Amino acid sequence: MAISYLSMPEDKVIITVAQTGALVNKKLNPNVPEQPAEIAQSAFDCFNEGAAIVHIHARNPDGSTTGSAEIFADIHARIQKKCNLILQDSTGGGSNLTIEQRTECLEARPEMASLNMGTLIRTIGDAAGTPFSNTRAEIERFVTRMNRFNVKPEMEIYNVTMLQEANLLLQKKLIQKPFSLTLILGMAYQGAQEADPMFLPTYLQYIPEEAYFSVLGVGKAQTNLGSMGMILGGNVRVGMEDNIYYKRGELAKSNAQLVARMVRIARELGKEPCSPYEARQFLGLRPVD
Ligand code: KMH
Ligand code: ZN
Repeated sequence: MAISYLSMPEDKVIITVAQTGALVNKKLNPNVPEQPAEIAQSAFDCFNEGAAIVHIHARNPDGSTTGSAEIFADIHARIQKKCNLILQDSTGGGSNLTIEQRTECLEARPEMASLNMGTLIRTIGDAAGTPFSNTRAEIERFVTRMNRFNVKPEMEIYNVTMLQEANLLLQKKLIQKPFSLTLILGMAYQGAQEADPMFLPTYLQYIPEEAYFSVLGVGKAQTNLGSMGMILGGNVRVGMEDNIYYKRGELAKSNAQLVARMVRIARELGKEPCSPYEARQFLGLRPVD
């Protein structure tokens, strides 16, 4: 198969950790970090294991999902005190947030932010049955705001048709090269591609030129799809936002435990995890001290 995407050098991989999300909490796994201090400590542990990017969700003190720039800024500052991880905020937010509230985090000046590339229907959580809305017009609003704050979008792809959306956006020159995409398989929502490994090569046939990709398998698919992504020249995202288990019947002890496993697999494949400094170079982000 001819490759048009940007393949990582065969001895390198960028590991993103998504430590906590709108759908997971301490009730599901007591080790899920929820509040700023524990998010920062867990991020530092993941950095020490080899993560280069931290994907961030924030919560109010009562545990509800928030887009508050103040809370995101607090999380950023706490992480920056400990290490130079690349900060990637979530604009996916939670079902309690409006589109505007989902972009408030950009005011906290992350380096990257997630950009969800299409609408899905929630099937789990309190808001099951409602749309997780990301219409074409909304996506363009998100991008315009990201550009205003000089934030690089991480395009989150949940099915093959969302690659058409990505290609459309790039044709409009709304995002700067090199592009960065997360290819997701196994999200529970209606409209998302299932976690069948055979969909990964299909995704790769349609991803834009000049794009790096990271593979995110949701749930028990996280380890095998991530490994496959690395073999195909990609990067990998792990973490309890998408997988609260270490293995069947055994909850993950920490996000660092999930990062450490992926680093062990990477090393067996002859790859070293990129430092945040190296990852910034690949992704065209400004260097940070
Ligand atoms: N949990 C992932 C499948 C976002 O935060 O914007 C999707 C996600 C979206 O991480
Ligand atoms: Zn997320």
